[in-house]
Amino acid sequence: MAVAGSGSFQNGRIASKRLMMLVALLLVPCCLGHGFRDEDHVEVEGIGSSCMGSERRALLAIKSDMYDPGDRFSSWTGEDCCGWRGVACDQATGHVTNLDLHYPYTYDKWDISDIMKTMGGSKVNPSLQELKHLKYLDLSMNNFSHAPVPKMIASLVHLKYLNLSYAMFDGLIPPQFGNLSNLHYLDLRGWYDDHLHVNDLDWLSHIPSLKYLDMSLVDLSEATNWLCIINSIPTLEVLHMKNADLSYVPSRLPTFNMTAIATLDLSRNSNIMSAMLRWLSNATSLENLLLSGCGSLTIESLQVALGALSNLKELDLSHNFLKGEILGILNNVSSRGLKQLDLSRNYLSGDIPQNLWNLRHLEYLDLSRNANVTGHIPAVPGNLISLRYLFLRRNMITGEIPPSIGNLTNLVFLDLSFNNIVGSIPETIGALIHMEVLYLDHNQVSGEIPATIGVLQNLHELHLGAQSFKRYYSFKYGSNISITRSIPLLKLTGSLPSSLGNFSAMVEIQNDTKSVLCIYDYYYGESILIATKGSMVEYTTILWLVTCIDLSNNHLSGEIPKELTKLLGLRFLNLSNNHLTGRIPEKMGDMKQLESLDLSVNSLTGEIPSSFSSMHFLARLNLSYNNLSGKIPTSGQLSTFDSWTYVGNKDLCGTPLPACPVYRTPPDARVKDDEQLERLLEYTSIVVGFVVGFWLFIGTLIMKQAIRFAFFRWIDKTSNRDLQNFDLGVT
Ligand SMILES: *[C@@H]1O[C@H](CO)[C@@H](O)[C@H](O)[C@H]1NC(C)=O
Ligand SMILES: *[C@@H]1O[C@H](CO)[C@@H](O)[C@H](O)[C@H]1NC(C)=O
Ligand SMILES: *[C@@H]1O[C@H](CO)[C@@H](O)[C@H](O)[C@H]1NC(C)=O
Ligand SMILES: *[C@@H]1O[C@H](CO)[C@@H](O)[C@H](O)[C@H]1NC(C)=O
Ligand SMILES: *[C@@H]1O[C@H](CO)[C@@H](O)[C@H](O)[C@H]1NC(C)=O
Ligand SMILES: *[C@@H]1O[C@H](CO)[C@@H](O)[C@H](O)[C@H]1NC(C)=O
Ligand SMILES: *[C@@H]1O[C@H](CO)[C@@H](O)[C@H](O)[C@H]1NC(C)=O
Ligand SMILES: *[C@@H]1O[C@H](CO)[C@@H](O)[C@H](O)[C@H]1NC(C)=O
Ligand SMILES: *[C@@H]1O[C@H](CO)[C@@H](O)[C@H](O)[C@H]1NC(C)=O
Ligand SMILES: *[C@@H]1O[C@H](CO)[C@@H](O)[C@H](O)[C@H]1NC(C)=O
Ligand SMILES: *[C@@H]1O[C@H](CO)[C@@H](O)[C@H](O)[C@H]1NC(C)=O
Ligand SMILES: CC(=O)N[C@H]1CO[C@H](CO)[C@@H](O)[C@@H]1O
Repeated sequence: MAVAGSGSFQNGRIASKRLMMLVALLLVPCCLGHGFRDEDHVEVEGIGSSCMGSERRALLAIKSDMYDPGDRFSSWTGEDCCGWRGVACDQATGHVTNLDLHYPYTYDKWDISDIMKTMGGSKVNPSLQELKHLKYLDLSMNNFSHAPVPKMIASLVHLKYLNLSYAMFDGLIPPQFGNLSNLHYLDLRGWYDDHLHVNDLDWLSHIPSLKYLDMSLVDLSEATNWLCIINSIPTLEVLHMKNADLSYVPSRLPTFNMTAIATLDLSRNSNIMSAMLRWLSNATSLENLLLSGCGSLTIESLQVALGALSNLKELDLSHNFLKGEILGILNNVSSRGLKQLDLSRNYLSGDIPQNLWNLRHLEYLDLSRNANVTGHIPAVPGNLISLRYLFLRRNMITGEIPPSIGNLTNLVFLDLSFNNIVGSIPETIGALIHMEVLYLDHNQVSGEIPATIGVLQNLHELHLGAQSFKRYYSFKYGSNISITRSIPLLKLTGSLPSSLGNFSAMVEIQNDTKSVLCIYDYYYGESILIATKGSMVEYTTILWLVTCIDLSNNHLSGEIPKELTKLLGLRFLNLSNNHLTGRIPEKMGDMKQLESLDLSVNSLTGEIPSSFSSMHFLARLNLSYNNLSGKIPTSGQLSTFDSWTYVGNKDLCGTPLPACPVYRTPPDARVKDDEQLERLLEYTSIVVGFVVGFWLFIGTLIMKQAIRFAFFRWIDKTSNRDLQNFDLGVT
């Protein structure tokens, strides 16, 4: 999911950048067309243009039919409608030329339908046709409640830009749209539960200067001549007809005529055949070709196309039943500038060829799930390589990870999981300083985690699970985030003893069991779910630094090291149900981001540090059942907690507990320094019966390098030691 998502997100990013440029260009010409000079500009801007009364009335009528949960139309007051948000006028004539009413939600969220559930319906008010001078109309992302696409839009003949995408219109796309002969951009992308369709596409050929067309998710099955139609629009630069039920193209293809085409997305149309690929060989201007899920392409046709398309930057041929040698494909790439190549989920075979690294500009390579891709990861020749994403998941790759992997210094995401990789993780991994996600699970990787991994400041996922561990959970909203650690069995060969299954049971979600899974969606960076025992807390702010640590219900002993308080980005900390002793670190209050802190059921002593009152986000606090003493600080958040927060500390007093006796004096507040990190590390290690490793779900972004170094050193140390004390029942 995450893997597949990343490619399209990239595309989305690129596309949206382009679109921003388009929009900027479209906004300017209103002025250019009318003898606009620089000195006029200054004046006109100062004065501001006021709009025609009739157009203002039309706009207000349009507004009255649009769903508005809040301040969407707050600027729509006063006479000067040209200054209203989303409205722009021709400076010379005063006519409204631009109307942008797209619903202002970012749409690349994980699940748009969930957002839309809360979105009330809108209608297109007939007054729209009064705005005869419109050049730019964007109604995307609204909920038009499955109403038919309004035919009257076809009368707005000056439109250059029309965007009705994701708008929950339904039914036939009116062929009258062919009257919009000035259109450059037409976005009619559907949505999953609408039934937009066409009877034919002949009307498109009346729009002579169309540059951008998106009819993805529109049912185009009736338009049997679709290829001839798009081929007759030589100005087309961008064409998206993804998942559009395109019909078979006839065996005799027209002469290739789309000389400007740069982006072509025909993914998920099962009738796209090899003949089409051969036809596309003449598309020398093509930069982005997306043919994922097209079904029956042959490697021969692909080779011909790859040989010819010398300007290709992005190629997506995933999910295509392609059969043949990887080497054959890579040999035929003629484009020097290829940046993204997705060949995942095919039947490709053979060793990963050394010439892979000849593709110097490659940033994204996905060869995962081909099952028969074999061989070693070829040695990486030098650091000229641009590769940022490398997915080799679920193949039959053998051998060790070459130390020269350290030459891939731009790598951000590396997925080698579900292969037969052996040996240890090379020290040189520390050279991959941009690395964010590393999957090595389901291999035979053994040995120590090299301490150099601590250098990877940006690493927030590290998957090292062994085969017998079922410790991965998928959630609708997010990706697995976990730093997992499997024991080096000194990693013993063969399968792991079944008693280790006890450990995997501990991490089930939604049962009242042990671990917390901290999940966030790292591509979209917006919504976060923290799953705790049985309850989910959702955060919607942008939180790259989300962290949570749950080491509750273990046998941790010793003091809470004061170094822990350096994790300033920590939001969730649960150390409850352990054997912790000593004082709560004085500086714990510095962890100002903490939203939930649970230190209950331990043997902590001393006072609650007064610094606690500066934890302004603290919404949940549990200090119950310790040996804490003294007066509960009264300021800040602390005053908001009930007595259950503090119960079971017989020497604790003050609101909300009974008042303190007057003679009480605070105990000695000195805190022992140093060696405490070792202790933290130590106490976390003694996990129920046996440390197989432990789960620490944390966004390491904020962890200070020194702490992480110590941390990983400690993991190696303690887990080895514990192992010696543990009878694995295997000889
Ligand atoms: C769209 O609006 C209608 C009301 O017109 C409402 O019943 C429906 O649930 C909304 N749909 C979505 C997906 O929000
Ligand atoms: C659009 O063109 C058709 C002919 O193709 C014509 O009959 C119609 O009146 C035009 N105008 C509109 C608004 O549909
Ligand atoms: C149309 O609107 C959608 C949603 O607002 C946006 O993602 C898309 O890029 C727009 N299309 C064009 C051609 O600008
Ligand atoms: C190719 O494009 C030209 C316009 O550039 C057009 O006149 C011609 O009909 C097109 N050919 C085909 C086969 O569509
Ligand atoms: C591709 O171009 C070549 C030469 O430019 C031409 O001979 C051939 O017919 C073209 N093929 C198609 C399918 O247009
Ligand atoms: C593809 O590469 C092979 C060598 O691997 C070569 O023999 C063949 O001619 C190439 N085909 C094309 C169409 O470039
Ligand atoms: C993949 O390899 C397996 C055995 O290694 C073999 O049985 C199978 O036919 C191969 N599949 C393809 C598509 O090459
Ligand atoms: C590539 O990696 C190898 C092995 O780690 C190393 O010896 C070599 O110096 C590296 N080359 C470059 C250019 O960094
Ligand atoms: C989590 O990991 C498991 C196992 O690797 C995988 O099946 C699942 O799809 C992952 N979930 C996400 C959201 O990536
Ligand atoms: C957790 O709950 C699921 C069903 O919701 C159940 O199948 C599973 O056995 C439970 N696990 C534990 C450890 O209780
Ligand atoms: C901390 O963990 C314990 C035991 O797993 C659990 O009962 C408690 O609810 C957790 N505290 C918070 C604040 O989630
Ligand atoms: C609590 C629990 O499930 N304990 C099991 C741990 O694993 C051993 C070996 O498989 C079992 O005998 C225990 O019952």
